[in-house]
Amino acid sequence: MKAFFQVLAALGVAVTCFSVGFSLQPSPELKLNCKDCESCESYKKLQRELKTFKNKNRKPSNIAIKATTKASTVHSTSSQYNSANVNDEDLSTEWAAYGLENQWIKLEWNSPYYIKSIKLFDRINSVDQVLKAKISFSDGTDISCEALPNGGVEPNFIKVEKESIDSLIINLSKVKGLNAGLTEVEVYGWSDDNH
Ligand SMILES: [Ca+2]
Repeated sequence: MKAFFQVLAALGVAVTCFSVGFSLQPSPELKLNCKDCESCESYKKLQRELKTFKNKNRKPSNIAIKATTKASTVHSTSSQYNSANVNDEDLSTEWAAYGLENQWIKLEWNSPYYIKSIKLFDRINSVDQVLKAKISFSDGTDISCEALPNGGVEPNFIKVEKESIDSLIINLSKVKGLNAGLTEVEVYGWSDDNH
């Protein structure tokens, strides 16, 4: 049965759930045609399977560029080091904090996203370096990552599978130097429409 619905989804054919069975409609949308559907376990399972199948075939893009940013501190009042530099797709601009451990930067979106991976680039100089960081997601979970390659040329790549995320906070829990920060944050995923 699972394979059958996967084939239907691949063909862009919608499945409509009736209390007495299933029928097909020439629409890419999944539609509810009976008032019992929302509490029907079979239908919920079908929705989950369709979503999993669609997610397997989606190509993630850098959604960090759609986020607004906020930082705990900034190295100076000039825009040279402000938080917006971490998602401008420019490896020559950077956020630098003012202080030691536990400075943080937050990325926030207007709508939820499915997240597959994150890349963190250290600051450009070799004096300041992030030695350990913790990423906290809006669903209450978090993940730790080890030292970023010094100098910001290569990123630390973090693989995740997170649904319905509308913000994340990167806390620099262990650093070297007085003004650690990040050159760039790349977050790969897609809009999580729950279909
Ligand atoms: Ca940048």
